[in-house]
Amino acid sequence: MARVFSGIQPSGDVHLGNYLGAIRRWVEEQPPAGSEAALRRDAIHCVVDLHAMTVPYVPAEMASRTLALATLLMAAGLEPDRSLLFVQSHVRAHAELTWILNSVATFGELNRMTQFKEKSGGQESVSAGLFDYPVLMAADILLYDTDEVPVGDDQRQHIELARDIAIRFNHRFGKTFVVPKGTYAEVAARVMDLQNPTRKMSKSEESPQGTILVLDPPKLIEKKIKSAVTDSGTDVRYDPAEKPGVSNLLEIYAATSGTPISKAEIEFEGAGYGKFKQAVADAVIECVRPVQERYAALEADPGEVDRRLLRGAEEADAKAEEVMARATRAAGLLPRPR
Ligand code: ATP
Ligand code: LTN
Repeated sequence: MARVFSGIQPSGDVHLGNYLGAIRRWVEEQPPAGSEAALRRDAIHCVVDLHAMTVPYVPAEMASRTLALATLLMAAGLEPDRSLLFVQSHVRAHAELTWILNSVATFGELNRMTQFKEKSGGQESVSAGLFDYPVLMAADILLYDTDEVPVGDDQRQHIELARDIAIRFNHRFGKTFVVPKGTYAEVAARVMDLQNPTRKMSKSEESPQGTILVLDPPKLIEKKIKSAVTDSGTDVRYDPAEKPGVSNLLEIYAATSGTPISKAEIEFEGAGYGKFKQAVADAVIECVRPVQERYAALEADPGEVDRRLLRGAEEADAKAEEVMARATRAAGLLPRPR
């Protein structure tokens, strides 16, 4: 099996885009318990709190958000004997390798990142960390000899950059890093905002009505889907350019019900938007129900999450130290005398 690594920011509440585009795939792709791959810890998942610091945030909320996100990932089905789960800031090597890679990444390539342009646009003060965000992400990935990075479509450019950095480092200093590749969902790789279906559903944009949270109560999910923006027509047809709202709901329906989009179009032919939206709401509610139930159980036993994160940090630390030693040696730094 390929070594898989992925990360998610504790920057807000987990929404349906995060779940369908990323988390659910992480869960599905875990190796079976007891297998060689599981023992090697070939599935690694990280709550990337250092990334979440690159934009303004409330310090008093960071720790609880981090813990809540780890709890949600466990509730979604990342199991202790099948994957490694840890918090980025618990493993020092992430920040250290970032510094080394900062001398390999160029200003020009970071300046071309569209996420930086989007997140920095219109801000009064933009942190250097936000600019450097993709290098920290490259460090996350390269520290674990990662082969594959399952992410949503919005991360393509960052993954390409991580590849370029690995290739350049290897070329300049000798073979050190595995060159990773991104893997993307087939449906729902980019879930759009329900109120503004030309913009991706996002944790940090203020759009409560347009964002379905995985932990939203069923009634609220139903309400949000029923008030989703569609168009003045009546046909349920997949056409992202002409009908972005309906197409987004079709993607969500397909991903949560398991019905292919083409079949769904037939299923809802002549049904009208009201009936269609009800079916989408029902499918979403069923899809998140088990996660909500397990979340409630884990919340009642925070010790379990703590133990998992402690073990995760120790295991990740050991792996990262090996790669770090390789990287500092290759880059020519003096090894610390022992
Ligand atoms: P932010 O809005 O703060 O940038 P985010 O909602 O994009 O946050 P991240 O923590 O950056 O969430 O991403 C976690 C994972 O979810 C990533 O793999 C990302 O590609 C994926 N993802 C995020 N938004 C969507 C979306 N709308 N559709 C599909 N996948 C998504
Ligand atoms: N930038 C990513 C989150 C992230 C990540 C990673 C994803 C940080 N480090 C390493 C995969 C691998 C995002 O999803 N917005």
